[in-house]
Amino acid sequence: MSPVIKVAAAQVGPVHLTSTKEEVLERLLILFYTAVAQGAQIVVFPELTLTTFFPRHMFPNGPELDKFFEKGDIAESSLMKPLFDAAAEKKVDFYFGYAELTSDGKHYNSSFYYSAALGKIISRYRKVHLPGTFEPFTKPDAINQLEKRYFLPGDLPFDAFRAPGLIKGAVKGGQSVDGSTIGKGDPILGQLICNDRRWPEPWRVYGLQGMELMLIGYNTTSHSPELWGSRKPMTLEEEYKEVMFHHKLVMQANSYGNSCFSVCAARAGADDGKWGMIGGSCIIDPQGHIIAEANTDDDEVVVAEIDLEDCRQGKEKIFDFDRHRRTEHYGRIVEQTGVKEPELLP
Ligand code: CDT
Repeated sequence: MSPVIKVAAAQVGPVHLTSTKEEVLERLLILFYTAVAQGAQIVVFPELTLTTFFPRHMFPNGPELDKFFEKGDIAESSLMKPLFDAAAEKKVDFYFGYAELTSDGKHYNSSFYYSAALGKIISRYRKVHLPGTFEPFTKPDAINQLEKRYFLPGDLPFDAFRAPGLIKGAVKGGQSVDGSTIGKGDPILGQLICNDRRWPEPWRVYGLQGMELMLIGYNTTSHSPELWGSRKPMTLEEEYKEVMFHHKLVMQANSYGNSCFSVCAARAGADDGKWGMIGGSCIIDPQGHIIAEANTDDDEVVVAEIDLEDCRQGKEKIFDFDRHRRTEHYGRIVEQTGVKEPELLP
């Protein structure tokens, strides 16, 4: 068995307030078929793939806001049918981020993983870490990120899952094998959405399930002093570089610390010609190296072949959790949310 698979990030460039979901879907199909032509077996699409990044705008609750959401089960969506059909026909899996409005009226920033081998969605996720504010900033030209207003925090666990049909000869449950089955089964995947990637906790929860490949979609604004914090004055170009630096830093560090590959796909570029968002879609290996990355802030496919055997080095040596973790010292991670500093000195 050779656990080698080809993965792709389908970066999506500007999507405007006036763009229709049908127009976006046509672009997604082009990206999908481009990835397929390069042999991709998994295609990762961005966060909130179908629309402009609407949380930067203030909308009243109701139809004006809900038009950005997919209502009910996205597996039944007529809009999405061409993409599900393409995936089924080409036998290619995909990760997809979208705004979810449940049939009982709850709003989430969600993603799913579609398995072509099983012909259905096999894993669903709802973004846990919602950045930004509930109320818009009072400064008129501030750039908002109203995710706390528009979405509930995700209520689904960080459950890793195995995706079938990607690796020939993967060991199945109940099959008798000589020695350990670790690293010999179908690939173990995890999914996160955008801001989640900056927090080591979800990566580690997935890492503790042996996750070998993390999939992430994102929309990351390159200019928002109110949200990123007051820093030394920077040009727009310097800000872009800094935001890109932190994006790659967390992707590389968390892939290394959990000995996994990761694929992340951006909604990039200037929506409506003015709201800049970074590109930087990339594929990272378990030693933290970027092995493929986007060169533009536009529609672009990034592809790489990955050998999941490369996860074994970290998982069995420096990050062998079983031998080296010291959970007796990690209590604060789950017992405490905010910072509690030591008492002041007398
Ligand atoms: N979409 C999303 O989560 N974006 C955030 C921006 C943080 S606030 C500027 C991110 O972490 O990339």
